[in-house]
Amino acid sequence: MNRFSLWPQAASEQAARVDLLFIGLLVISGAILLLVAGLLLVFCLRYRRGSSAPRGLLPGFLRRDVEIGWTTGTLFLALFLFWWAGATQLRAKDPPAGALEIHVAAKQWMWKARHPNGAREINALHVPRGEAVRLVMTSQDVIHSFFVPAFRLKQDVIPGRFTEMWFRATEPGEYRLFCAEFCGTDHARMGGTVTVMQPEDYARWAAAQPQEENLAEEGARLFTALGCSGCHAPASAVHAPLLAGAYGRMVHLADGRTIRADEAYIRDSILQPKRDVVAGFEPIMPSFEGLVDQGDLQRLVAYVQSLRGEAAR
Ligand code: HEC
Ligand SMILES: [Cu+2]
Repeated sequence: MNRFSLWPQAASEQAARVDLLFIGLLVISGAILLLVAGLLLVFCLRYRRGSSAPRGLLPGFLRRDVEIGWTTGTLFLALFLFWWAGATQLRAKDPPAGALEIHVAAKQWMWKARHPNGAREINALHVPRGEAVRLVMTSQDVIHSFFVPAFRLKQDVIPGRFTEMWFRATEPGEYRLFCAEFCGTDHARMGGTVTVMQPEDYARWAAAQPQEENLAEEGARLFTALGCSGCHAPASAVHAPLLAGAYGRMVHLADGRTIRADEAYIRDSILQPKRDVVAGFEPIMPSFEGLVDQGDLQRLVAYVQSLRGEAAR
């Protein structure tokens, strides 16, 4: 869009809400400005030197009730604005159930996206119109910030953490994507295009993308990236169980129980390692609660499952 316009394009539900908030704030502060400036002018004229306006004490109710009135009035106005703005912002953090989950990884200097069916793209993001899309984002190096002005959405993307935001795009079209956190030499060029498509076009697009690595292969990379292999690799100096063949076997726990190492057990081992401690090992494994999201858990579990075939030693 080359047409000059003071108002940025609005292409999501959130954009409509933010714009409404902006207009609301503008109108309210404009009205207050006019009121104060108007009164100022009136008083300047009325009480100018030499005018005969009365200058004695005001009647009591004016001194007290009006004071109380405008103080509480502005207090509630400020609280209302706080609630309005806060609710608008918080909405972007709270996705509806069943939102399409797209993983975004930022690195110097590109945005990488991964769709639920495995389709990948770089510096581009295709999304269906009218559907809730949830972005689960992390950075592979420094802090970046995912910014789509037409959606009125901006969220920092932080190494070692997952941040989220969601939106529902309303207008098919192409919109600019920026990095809004200075992240090094090519920060200014770290961006791309968000393409909003009709749902059926999106489905066709996603199906046509080359399928890449499966979950287990990704899990294997996470296993190294998260430091699991530092303890669990055969060559590790740390006394930790080898995970080859771990899936499906019966595990003796330190407290005497025996349980089957199913998917839930592996998930729990990662999130709450102190709960089921394997007999013969120290409970030194840190919890990965908050460090891995649901997708990563799936990948890690898929990886441990894939080790089934390898002989346990
Ligand atoms: C600091 C070393 C350490 C790190 C890092 C670590 N673990 Fe562990 N892990 C252990 C030890 C020790 C045990 C056995 C004691 C226990 O159950 O807590 C264990 C147990 C497990 C078990 C149960 C094994 C069995 O034989 O039943 C699984 C599954 C597991 N870890 C997966 C992982 C994954 C996945 C990661 C990375 C996200 C990870 N671990 C990171 C030390 C570690
Ligand atoms: Cu950046």
